Amino acid sequence: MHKIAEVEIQHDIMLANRKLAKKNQKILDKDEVFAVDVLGAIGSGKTSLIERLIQEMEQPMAVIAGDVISKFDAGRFEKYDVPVVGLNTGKECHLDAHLVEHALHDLPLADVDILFIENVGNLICPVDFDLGSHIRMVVISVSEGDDTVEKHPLIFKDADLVVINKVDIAEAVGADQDKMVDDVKILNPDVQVIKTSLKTGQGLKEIIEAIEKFMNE
Ligand SMILES: Nc1nc2c(ncn2[C@@H]2O[C@H](COP(=O)(O)OP(=O)(O)O)[C@@H](O)[C@H]2O)c(=O)[nH]1
Ligand SMILES: [Mg+2]
Repeated sequence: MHKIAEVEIQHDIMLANRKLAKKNQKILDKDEVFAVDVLGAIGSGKTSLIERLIQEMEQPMAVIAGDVISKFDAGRFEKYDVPVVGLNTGKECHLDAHLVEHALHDLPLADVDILFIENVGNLICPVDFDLGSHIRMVVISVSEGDDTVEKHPLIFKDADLVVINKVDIAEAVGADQDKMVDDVKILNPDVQVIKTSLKTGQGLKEIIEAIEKFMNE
């Protein structure tokens, strides 16, 4: 009995989140804003990648920086003179559509073409919470270990773009970067997987091209 009630509550939360995510996408589409949910492990390079994309891409951008308690990442983005909203989730390990809706109201969406939403760093909780973004970009790095993909299949099954970052240190940490690519392809055969190093700039151009392709679809 107790177990059934738990499932129903969970189901209601998911349903409510899905409805709000649809509402968010309508808000974004009204102003023709393309939103990228950036998910991935802690320290994999999500903030660094968004920083590089802000510098390299020409479209006007905005960022929502999700974090458990701090505003560090929001502070990193503010340097680039783009609109930024920091969202703290408290004890929650993921952003949800309701939090993002609040942030959307604080952004000048009419002046924005691309919105990056940096989710809370982990490969588990954000999976079930659609934010209303147009694509999900999952960023992992070789330093988490080359078994990361096998251990967290769900997030890769649902990804639109996968980035395997820090390939510059793959040898030093003993990670087989090609195995990581193959593991993603087993789970999600059609997804584009891009190997990057934000230290050398490897793969950055491919990411930009991939995002722009999605924007034009
Ligand atoms: N060697 C190397 N370090 C990187 C790379 N990308 C990010 N880092 C470093 O990894 C650390 C975590 O990066 P950050 O962007 O904060 O990760 P986040 O937690 O996913 O947002 C920082 O010290 C970055 O300088 C990379 O491609 N190669
Ligand atoms: Mg970050």
